[in-house]
Amino acid sequence: MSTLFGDELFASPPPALPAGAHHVPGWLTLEQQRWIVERFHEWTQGPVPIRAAKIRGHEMSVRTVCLGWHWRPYAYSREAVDVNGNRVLDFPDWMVRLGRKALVAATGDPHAGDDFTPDTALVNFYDDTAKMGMHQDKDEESLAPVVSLSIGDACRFRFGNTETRTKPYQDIELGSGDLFVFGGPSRLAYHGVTKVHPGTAPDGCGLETGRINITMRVTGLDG
Ligand SMILES: O=C(O)CCC(=O)C(=O)O
Repeated sequence: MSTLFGDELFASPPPALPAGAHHVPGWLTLEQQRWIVERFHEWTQGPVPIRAAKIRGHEMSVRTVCLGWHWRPYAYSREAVDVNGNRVLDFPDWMVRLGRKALVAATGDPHAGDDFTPDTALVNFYDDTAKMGMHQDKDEESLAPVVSLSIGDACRFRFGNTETRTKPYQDIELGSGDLFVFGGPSRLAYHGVTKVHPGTAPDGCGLETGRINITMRVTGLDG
């Protein structure tokens, strides 16, 4: 009896995510992950090198390189005025297509990606100890969904509510290849990364150590 009906059969399912939030584990294949990691190494070479943004004078533990628009706290510009003044790389067409497919996969709605044209991506690199505090993505003028892709070491991703940095929130393990989308009523939910799990990157994902996270967004800006 105890082996036939192991305790795992009675484990409670994870709580549902708030409306507008979706998690698709293992959405990217290992081959796709490796290809994106190769692009990541190209992006970090410039014209704007990867860097730790400063928030109120303190460097973030996460390092970021941007595509399309350069993000600095709390503004977007085409030139990386807080780094070297160079214009950031164009937003790649393949990533627009990937973002649209991601919305379809996350929502199950075949038209979910029809009007989605992301024009910026924040590409974050986390080493073993990097974290990201609870924050809202609200420097964009558009409320189009945020599409997030993870590669490499797994992490504990905290996804909360739109009112406060504190509870209620859920801790979700984001693994290599996972897709996470937050839009609609969850678009301005506070979220952050409280821990990276070193040594959990799967063989073949292209990263030996650390974690890459890409968030595609629509800035709603012109120019
Ligand atoms: O690394 C993650 O999964 C989240 C990244 C994030 O919150 C951000 O770039 O604003």
